[in-house]
Amino acid sequence: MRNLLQVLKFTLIFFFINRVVISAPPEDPIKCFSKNTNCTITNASGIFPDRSTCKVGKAMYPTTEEELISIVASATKNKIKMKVATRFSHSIPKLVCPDGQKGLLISTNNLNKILKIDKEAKTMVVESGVTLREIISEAAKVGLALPYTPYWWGITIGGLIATGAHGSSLWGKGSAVHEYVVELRIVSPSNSQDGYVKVRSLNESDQDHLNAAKVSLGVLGVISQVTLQLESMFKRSLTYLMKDDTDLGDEIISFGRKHEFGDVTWYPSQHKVAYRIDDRVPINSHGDGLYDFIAFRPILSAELALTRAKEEVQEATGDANGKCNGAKLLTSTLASSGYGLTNNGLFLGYPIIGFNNRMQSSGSCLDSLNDGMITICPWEGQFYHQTSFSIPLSMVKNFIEDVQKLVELEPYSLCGLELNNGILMRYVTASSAYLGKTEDAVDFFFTYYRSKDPLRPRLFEDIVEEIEQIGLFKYRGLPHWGKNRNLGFVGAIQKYPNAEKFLKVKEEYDSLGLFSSEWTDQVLGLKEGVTILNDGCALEGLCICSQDSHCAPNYGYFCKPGRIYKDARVCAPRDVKKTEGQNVLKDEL
Ligand SMILES: Cc1cc2nc3c(=O)[nH]c(=O)nc-3n(C[C@H](O)[C@H](O)[C@H](O)COP(=O)(O)OP(=O)(O)OC[C@H]3O[C@@H](n4cnc5c(N)ncnc54)[C@H](O)[C@@H]3O)c2cc1C
Ligand SMILES: *[C@@H]1O[C@H](CO)[C@@H](O)[C@H](O)[C@H]1NC(C)=O
Ligand SMILES: *[C@@H]1O[C@H](CO)[C@@H](O)[C@H](O)[C@H]1NC(C)=O
Ligand SMILES: CC(=O)N[C@H]1CO[C@H](CO)[C@@H](O)[C@@H]1O
Repeated sequence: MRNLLQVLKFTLIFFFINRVVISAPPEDPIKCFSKNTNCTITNASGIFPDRSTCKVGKAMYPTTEEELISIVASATKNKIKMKVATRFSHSIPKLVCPDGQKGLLISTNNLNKILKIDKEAKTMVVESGVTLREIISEAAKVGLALPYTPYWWGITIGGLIATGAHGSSLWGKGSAVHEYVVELRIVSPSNSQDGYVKVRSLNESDQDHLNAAKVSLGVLGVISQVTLQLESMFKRSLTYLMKDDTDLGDEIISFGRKHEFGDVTWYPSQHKVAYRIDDRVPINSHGDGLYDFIAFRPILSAELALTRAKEEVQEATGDANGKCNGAKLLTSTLASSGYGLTNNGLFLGYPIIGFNNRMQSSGSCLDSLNDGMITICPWEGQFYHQTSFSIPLSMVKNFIEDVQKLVELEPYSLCGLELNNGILMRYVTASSAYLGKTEDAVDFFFTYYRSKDPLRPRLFEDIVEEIEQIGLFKYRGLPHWGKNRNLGFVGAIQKYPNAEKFLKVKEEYDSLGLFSSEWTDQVLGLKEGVTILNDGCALEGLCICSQDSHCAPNYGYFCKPGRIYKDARVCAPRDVKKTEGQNVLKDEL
C-alpha cells in the first residue's frame, strides 16, 4: 500500500511538472566540433553495442531533393563514404556509422515535409525525415489512417522502413510499415556519365528493386521520398486481460489470428501474461480513447537516477528477490493504471474505444526531451541491452516452453526482464521485402540491465543468454535490424533466402559500396567479424563465449553449455545449483 501511494505521489508530481516544462525539440544526435565538420554521432541511447565512438568528417543537412542529389554526387565523385542519419538515431546497432573518420553523414532532419495527400487514392507522399508521429496526425486530419505502426512515434519513415520496424498484426499484409510503401524515391551513387548520381523512382511495377529498397539497412542510397498506402480512419476497442501463463504456448497463435491488433506481454517469473485484446470496431462506436503509453511519457530525471541506482545495488548485492518484488509492484501498478489508456482523460476500466490515430503509437516524452534537468524519456540515462528476434509461428510454442523450463529451473531469473516491461510479443507476417520477415512469426522483445563496467556480469546472465541463443539459433529467429547486440547477427543473413537478390541490387545501386561500412558488410555476410573476441565479450553480447575469459572468471562466471539447450555457450556462475551470489529468498515470490 505504501508503495502504491509512493507511485501515486510521483505520478502527481510528474503531471504537475509536465505542465510547466517548456517543449524543446530533441537534440541532434550529431555533434560537430566546428561548423558541420569533425563530428560524432551516437545512437539515442548514447552508446553502440561495442561502446565505440563514431567519428565522421562532415555532416550535411539537405532541405530539398535537389540539394540531396548534389551532395550524393559530390561525395561519390570524391569517393567519400556516406551514411544517412536521422534526427533520432534510435537504432541500436552501428548502422549509421560510415567507415573511417572522413565519412559524411547526410541528415534527413530537414527533409521533413509532407508533400502530398491524395484523399481519393488514400495515399500520402512524404519526405524521408518525416516522423511517424506527423504521418499519423496529418493523415488523421483528412480522415485517413496508417493501420499498423511501431508503438513509439519518435522515429522517421526513412529509418523505420530501413530496419523493418513493425507493430503487431497477422491480418492482411501484417504489421510492418514497409508493407504499405507503394512507391519510393532513392538517390544513389553512379558513374561519371550520370553525373555521379542516379535518382530512381520505384513502384510496384518494379518489384525486384522495390523489394530490396523497402528494408535496405541504408546501404542502397538515400531514400528521399516515400509514398504510403493509407486507409479510411477507423476505431479500435482495446482491453487488457491478465492471465496465468500455463497455456501461453497453446494460446499464442490463435490469439494472434483472432485479434487484429493483438499483442502479448509476458511476465515469466510471475507466471502472468497480459493479453492485449485489440480489434477494429464500427466508427460510430462510443468512446474517445487515448493510449499515452506510460513507458513513453516524460519522467523526472531524478526519479530515473534513483531507479538505476536501485538496480545497481540489486546487481551488486545479488538481490534477485528485490528485483522480483520490484517487478511485481511495477506490473501491478501498470495494470491498475491501464498502461496509460484513458477515455475522456480518465481510466475507469475496459474496453477503451478510440480512433486509431490516438491508440496506435505514442511518445509524449518527446515534447520534453533534453530540456536539461527536469524530465526525459524513461530510457535515457538508463543503460540496457536489447534483444529482439522473430520466431516462425510453427516454432513459437517450443520456444515458449523452453523459456518456461528455464524459469522452472531458476524461478527468479527473469525478474530483471519484468522490471523492463516484460517480454513483449508481437505478430509480424511474411514479407516480399528481401530483408523482411521470411515467415509469419512472433517477435520477442527483451530489455535488460547493462553494467557500466563491461567486465561485470549480470544477475542470471546465463539464463537470459541461453534464451537469446535458443531464439536465435535453435529456432533460427530473425533479428530486428534496428535492435540487438552483435551476436544477434551471427549467421543472420543465411536465414534470408532472398539475400542474394538484395546483394545484387546493392551492387547495381552502389558498386563502390560508398553507403556500406565494415559493420553492414559483416551483417550482410560480405565480411567476417560480426562478433568481437576479447575479455568479457560475451557479457556485452559482442561474442558467444568459447573460453572463460570471454565471461568474468574474476566474478566467478565461466563459459558453460546451456541448461536445456546444450549447444548454447553462456556465462554462468561456477556452481549453478547454488547460484552463487544470487541471494534468493524462496518464500517471497
Ligand atoms: C522507444 C523505442 C520504441 C521502439 N518501438 C519499436 C516498435 O514498436 N517496433 C519496431 O519495430 N521498432 C521499434 N523501435 C526500433 C525503431 O523502429 C528502429 O530503431 C528505427 O529504425 C529507428 O528509426 P530512426 O528514424 O531513429 O532511424 P535511425 O536509427 O536513425 O536509422 C536506421 C537506419 O536507417 C538508415 N536510414 C535512415 N533514414 C534513411 C533514408 N532516408 N534513406 C536511407 N537510409 C536511411 C540509417 O542510415 C540507419 O542505417 C523502437 C525504438 C525505440 C527507441
Ligand atoms: C578536424 O580533424 C582533422 C583531422 O583529425 C584535423 O586536422 C583538423 O584540425 C580538425 N579541424 C577542426 C576545426 O577541429
Ligand atoms: C511506375 O513507375 C514507372 C517507371 O517510373 C512508370 O512508368 C509508371 O507509370 C509507374 N506506375 C505507377 C502505377 O505509378
Ligand atoms: C539524441 C540523444 O538522445 N542523444 C544522446 C546521445 O548520447 C549522449 C551520451 O553519450 C546523450 O547525452 C545524448 O542525449
